Amino acid sequence: MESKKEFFLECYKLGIIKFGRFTLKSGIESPFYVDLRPLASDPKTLKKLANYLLEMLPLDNFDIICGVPYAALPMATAMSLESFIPLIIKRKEAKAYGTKKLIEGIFEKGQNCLLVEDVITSGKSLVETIDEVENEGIKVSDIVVVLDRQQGGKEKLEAKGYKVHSLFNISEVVEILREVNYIDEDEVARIKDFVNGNQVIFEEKKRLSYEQKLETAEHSFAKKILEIAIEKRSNLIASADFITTKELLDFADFVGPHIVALKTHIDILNDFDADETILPLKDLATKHNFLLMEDRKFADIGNTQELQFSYGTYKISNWADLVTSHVIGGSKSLDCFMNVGVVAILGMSSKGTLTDSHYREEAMKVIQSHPNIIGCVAQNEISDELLLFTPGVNLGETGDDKGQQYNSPEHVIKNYGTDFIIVGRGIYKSEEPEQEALRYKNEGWKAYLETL
Ligand code: 5BU
Repeated sequence: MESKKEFFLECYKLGIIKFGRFTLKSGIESPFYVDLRPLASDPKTLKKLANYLLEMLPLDNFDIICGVPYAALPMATAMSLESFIPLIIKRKEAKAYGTKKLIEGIFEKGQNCLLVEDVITSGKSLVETIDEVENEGIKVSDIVVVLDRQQGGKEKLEAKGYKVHSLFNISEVVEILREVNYIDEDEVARIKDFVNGNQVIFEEKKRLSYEQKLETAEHSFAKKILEIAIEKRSNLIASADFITTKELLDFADFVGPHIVALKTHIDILNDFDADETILPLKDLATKHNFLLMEDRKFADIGNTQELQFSYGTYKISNWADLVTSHVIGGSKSLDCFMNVGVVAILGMSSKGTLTDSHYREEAMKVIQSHPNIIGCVAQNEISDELLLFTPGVNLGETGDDKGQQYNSPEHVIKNYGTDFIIVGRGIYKSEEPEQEALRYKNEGWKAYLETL
């Protein structure tokens, strides 16, 4: 069997813990948020989880097994299937009709029941469940939980004489995530603070205004995009991921009034033609005053990048105002990008990206020292001298089935200090792209004003 650490990382990849700033049911602000429900959607992981939980327990002690509704129900069911200990089901509310039973299934008074819970925080909901189960004449001696948030729940129940077995606690989980660079030292410190009972002070991030950034901006394209933002009261970049020129141009015309830049993947067009695609696109950019950002994500040696930038079918250097580039080829590889603003890829939005904190630290050294770079694509805060572009922004979805992960405009602008949000499907897949662009523009601008 894999190690507990490997198993945790497998669970983590299902999105069970999020870091940032969250308001809990109690009103307390927490630096992390746990939701184990995704585990039930991955049968292999759920089965393994059931076995990990069972391994910790004196199984001979239990006649029946019961999950605290609802999140722990699939876990309890899986444990029952793996151990052949019969399952009972506790309702959240007693049925209003018929039997009015609170506990369903076959059991006898005096039987000993193992309680299963997903996450233990203060222990309040567990205490309620225990009372209800015990009221039916069932005995409870042991509780098994997947994750202990270390906020007193375990101690509270142990003080009442129950044995609490937990598979993971938040401190060890944070340690595992730090080891693999999924979270940085700041986050670790904040979580430790929180676990130690201190109220976490989330710095109210004050940002520089676009006007202030404009005063110190040196690169002509950094100045341009900031000027457009101020003039249009917009921080929205629309990603136009179309495969036909007609769709691309129609879209650019619709959303043009609301955006600071149109981001393209020019190589996905089926019918690219310099005259039919680029000339009208440039006209639209002039008409609506937006920049053209080609999301080419260069990632080669300098000589090849130079060729890719200026030659071939797309001749990007002829028309793009901004281009994205990895910095993986080292500083010299970026020298070729003349007369264009480079937006360097520091961190990606997709699940499992290799742009961990170690990579980002090294990449930042290249980025800060290169004059062609005006900013970064990233999912975290960066220094004020650079512009921050954040994709993975969507108001309706949390991700797609190909690894994309989304946040709201407000989340990225307030938590990362994002200067420009990049929105693709959130706009171009909607019924009314123009209205939707306006909605993202307004959300983005409102969040920006609120952080000033
Ligand atoms: P979406 O439809 O909003 O998911 O599109 C996002 C766009 O941003 C898409 O063109 C991606 O290629 C691009 N992108 C991204 O999503 N995440 C990243 O980390 C980088 C680019 Br870099």
